[in-house]
Amino acid sequence: MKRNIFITGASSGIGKAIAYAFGKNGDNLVLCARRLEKLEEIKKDIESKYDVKVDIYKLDVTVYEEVVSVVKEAVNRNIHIDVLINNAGLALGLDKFQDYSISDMEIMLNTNVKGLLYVTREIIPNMISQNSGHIINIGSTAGMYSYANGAVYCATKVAVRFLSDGIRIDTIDKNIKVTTIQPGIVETDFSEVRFYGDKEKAGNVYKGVEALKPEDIADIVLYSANQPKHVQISDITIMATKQATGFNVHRE
Ligand code: NDP
Ligand code: 8X3
Repeated sequence: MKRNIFITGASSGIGKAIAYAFGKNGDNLVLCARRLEKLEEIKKDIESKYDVKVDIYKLDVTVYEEVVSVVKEAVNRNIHIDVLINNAGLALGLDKFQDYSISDMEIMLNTNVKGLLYVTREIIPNMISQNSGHIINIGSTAGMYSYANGAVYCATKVAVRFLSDGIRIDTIDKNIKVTTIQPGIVETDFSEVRFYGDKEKAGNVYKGVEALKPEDIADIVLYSANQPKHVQISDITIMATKQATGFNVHRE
């Protein structure tokens, strides 16, 4: 039987690459993001390439009522979610804590932490009742090494790791796996979002260094999800070759 893979933030970057990797692997997909038009293109393309079913939902993970209604609809359509990939996330701004706007802080917390809580809390009862499931949370090296001007984003990614660890403990008597994937520098729209659409500033982040590609992360997520039933990968950290800690990148 084909697995059902539920991916948040599937309209771009790492989430989109994860969708293609699982589609190619023959899994059915439930893709969510706020930009439905992007998901429509991805659905069309994946279904034309691979023999899988792709369901798409417009979902803002920060709105609890939307999360409840999307999960309810998926469950009503008899979709048992085998793998949940909590990928939706963002950084806004790169500033000293004392100069940060409260609004940017709140959007990061609401998306990266509360969004992950809402989606997981709604999907996990189904996994518990079926006594099977895999939750894969996209953390970051930012959750291992704090860096200047990124205190709040880094804190949200520590929270991702600790939520994974806590949920793993609370579901220890079930056949439920919990994995944290912690990427380093990956070239996506992440920096453009962080710098409010400033392409030049965003481009500088990836100048002089060969960053990871979203597909590199997707391969590792798929690897984690394809382990035998008795094997649980708790966490994997992936950096670019010319990267040491989170913001310690060697540029030529
Ligand atoms: P992108 O900006 O390319 O993708 C972010 C995705 O998150 C988009 O699909 C976006 O969809 C979605 N998203 C953002 N806010 C919301 C929301 N409120 N509700 C639903 N979906 C939302 O960046 P990445 O692919 O790089 O980021 C994906 C994840 O990887 C994030 O959690 C990020 O923190 C993490 N990460 C990224 C790294 C990097 O260097 N790029 C390194 C380590 C971790 P839409 O706008 O359509 O809603
Ligand atoms: C995204 C990578 O190093 O910009 O999590 O924080 S970094």
